[in-house]
Amino acid sequence: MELKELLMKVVLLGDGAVGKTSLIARYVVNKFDDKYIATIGTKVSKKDMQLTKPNLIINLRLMIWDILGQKEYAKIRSASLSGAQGVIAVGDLTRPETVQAIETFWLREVGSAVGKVPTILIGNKADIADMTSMSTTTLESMGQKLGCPIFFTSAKTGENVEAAFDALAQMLVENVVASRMKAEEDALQSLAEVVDYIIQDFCAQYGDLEKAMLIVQHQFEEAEVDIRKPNKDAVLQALEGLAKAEELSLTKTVALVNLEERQKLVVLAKG
Ligand code: G3D
Ligand code: MG
Repeated sequence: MELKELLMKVVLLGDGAVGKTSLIARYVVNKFDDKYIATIGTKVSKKDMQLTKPNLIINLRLMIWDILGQKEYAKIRSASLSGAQGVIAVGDLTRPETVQAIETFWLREVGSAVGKVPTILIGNKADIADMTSMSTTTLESMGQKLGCPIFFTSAKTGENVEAAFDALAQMLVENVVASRMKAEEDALQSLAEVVDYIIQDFCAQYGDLEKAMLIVQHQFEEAEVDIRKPNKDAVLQALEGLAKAEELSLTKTVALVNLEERQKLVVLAKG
């Protein structure tokens, strides 16, 4: 298991009064303040979460940026957008024009400021909206067209708020997991390098270098491994022989653990 600490910047965007600040308040402290004071400037909230992936635990700290919704404040906004790794674009389902603005205004601004980053679309105020209205279908087709997940939320009741933020967090982490897998792939060694490592490792664990080398030589001959041009099947067979020797010199368990690790290296080796 590997542990990874991640800090990621997420920005909420959308027209004024669509509910950005209320959504953050709901997600971060899980309460809705009806007497919320209008946002003046940029506020950053943080939310910690833990995500588990195969062989990987990720401690993720989201830095959630709440930006002024007034379209006039373009300079403050582009400064706040810089470095954003994820975007939540919000529209108010009771005001169709604010849903439209997600595509025609907000995501364009994101595109020119930070390029393509993981993005989700939110239709907020589901508690008072007519869910059969134009706004919902507009958002649905926008999501399909742009390839972004959509959520209908209510900052007032809390409906779907956590699901929306969590979905974005998963998207952010997927990028990290993908690049980690790529790094692992790049680290793959050629079969000759793997054989070199295994011989070295066997000798080190065996203790007596001279004797260890004799065993290696014997097992490699038995399995007909050509050291200059090894092939995987022959090497895998030689590993069985090395494991038998280790069962005697070390313990059965250690021999088995070594065998499995070496088999994996050989199977994964390039060439
Ligand atoms: P903004 O940050 O996008 O500008 P706010 O929006 O979070 O300040 O919310 C604007 C108004 O909408 C606020 O009302 C807030 O209470 C209300 N609101 C936000 N989300 C919801 C929701 O999901 N359902 C309902 N019914 N109202 C919501 P006031 O009256 O305080 O200005
Ligand atoms: Mg606000």
